Amino acid sequence: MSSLKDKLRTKIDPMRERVQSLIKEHGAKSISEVSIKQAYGGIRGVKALVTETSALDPYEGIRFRGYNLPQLREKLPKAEGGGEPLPEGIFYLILTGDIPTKDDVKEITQEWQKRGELPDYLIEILNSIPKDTHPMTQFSTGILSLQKDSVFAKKYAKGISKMELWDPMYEDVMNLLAKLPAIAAFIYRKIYKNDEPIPPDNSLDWGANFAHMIGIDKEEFKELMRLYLVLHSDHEGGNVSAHTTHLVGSALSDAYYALSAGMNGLAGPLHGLANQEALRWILKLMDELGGVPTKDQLKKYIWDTLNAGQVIPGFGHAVLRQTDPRYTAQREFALKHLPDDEIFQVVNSLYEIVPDILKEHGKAKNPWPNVDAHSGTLLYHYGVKEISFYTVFFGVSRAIGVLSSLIWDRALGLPIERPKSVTTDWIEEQVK
Ligand code: CMX
Repeated sequence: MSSLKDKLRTKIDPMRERVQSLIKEHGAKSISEVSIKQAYGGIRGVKALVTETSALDPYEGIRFRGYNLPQLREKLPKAEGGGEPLPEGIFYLILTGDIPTKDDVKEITQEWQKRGELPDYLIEILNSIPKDTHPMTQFSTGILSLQKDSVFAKKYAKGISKMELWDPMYEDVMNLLAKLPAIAAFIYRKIYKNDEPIPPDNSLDWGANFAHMIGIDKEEFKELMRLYLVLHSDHEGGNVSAHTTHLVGSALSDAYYALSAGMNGLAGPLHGLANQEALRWILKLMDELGGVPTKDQLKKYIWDTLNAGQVIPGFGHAVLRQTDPRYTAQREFALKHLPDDEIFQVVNSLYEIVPDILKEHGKAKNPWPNVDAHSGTLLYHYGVKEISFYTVFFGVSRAIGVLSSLIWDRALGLPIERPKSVTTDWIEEQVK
């Protein structure tokens, strides 16, 4: 039995009691109302989901179990000689609510190394997918293909108490997280590097090993991977990838079904695909304007994009009303490691120019940059120039948060999710 699982077990009963007493004593109290505008408007702002792992404040940004990003970058264990937090640490924190020790994190690294090998049948499936299929489709297919090995599905089929379901879910989650970097790297090497996969190096932590299997062993890129995998891991429960994973899991579909579905949501251009779109847009403008543009050239380009009815990718957010702290963390990384990079210079200028233009344009409620405005620049700098692959990096990281929530969903015995829908006829009747 792992000490992580033991620790989790000790957290579950007190949490169940808290939730049960809230429902018993205050279950009828209202925490949100829904206007007609919200019902037609993407349910924005309606508080109807409970997610323990992280909470998003419009002005302060994300807090993971109460800790903001600067605190986490300071408090979470780092690799030997490294300056960025290890993703294993954010997994431990998100799952248990406690900051891990170095030993806690080491145990997770070792556990994921043990479980990380890809089965032959998965390799065959991945190899049979046409190379020009979008990497996110291949990633989602890879995840779903592993479903036949779900411990959760097997235990469920045999018969298991509802209150014990979190245990096989934990096993599926650990198996999946262990394999995701290898699946992603396999797809990357298959599509872009002549079908030449790189075997894992089990002397490395999860993020560094991912960088290694991608084919970039530079220490700075390993640091970037660790930071990247922490930053994208969780963004409370209402975003499309988190909400989808939770919803599918609520039908007691296992982690493979649920995560694959969540990844399909992440693949949308208004969500995770925005990271590829943001860099694609920047490279296109640099190509058309002949390198690093002047501010006047940029202003015109931004207006041309808006006037063509398109969004400025990487700007705006459904909840945030400030610069995304995940953007700021990546900006700090760029200022430290690649201040002279030409694309970073453009990203810098966009940061100065776009918000004022979006304010003048008058539509976006949040004119500030989000996480996706910056991430591509960093990946590109270190040699990952295949933009269509960027959302897969996001997916590997997002799995940490949404899968941790899935364990908690089963630990709390949450029911199948089934909100009520209404028709426009019904709404018209109400307002008469
Ligand atoms: N550029 C131009 N217009 C924008 C805009 C942007 N970056 N952001 C919002 N708008 C527009 C919307 O398209 C909408 O226009 P319509 O009224 O014509 O439909 C209007 O402003 C109001 O939108 P909003 O309430 O501010 O934003 P939403 O909550 O509806 O959508 C988001 C949020 C992120 C989808 C939107 O800001 C956007 O499309 N941004 C660009 C894509 C992007 O960066 N996505 C990544 C988000 C992070 C993530 O989830 O991964």
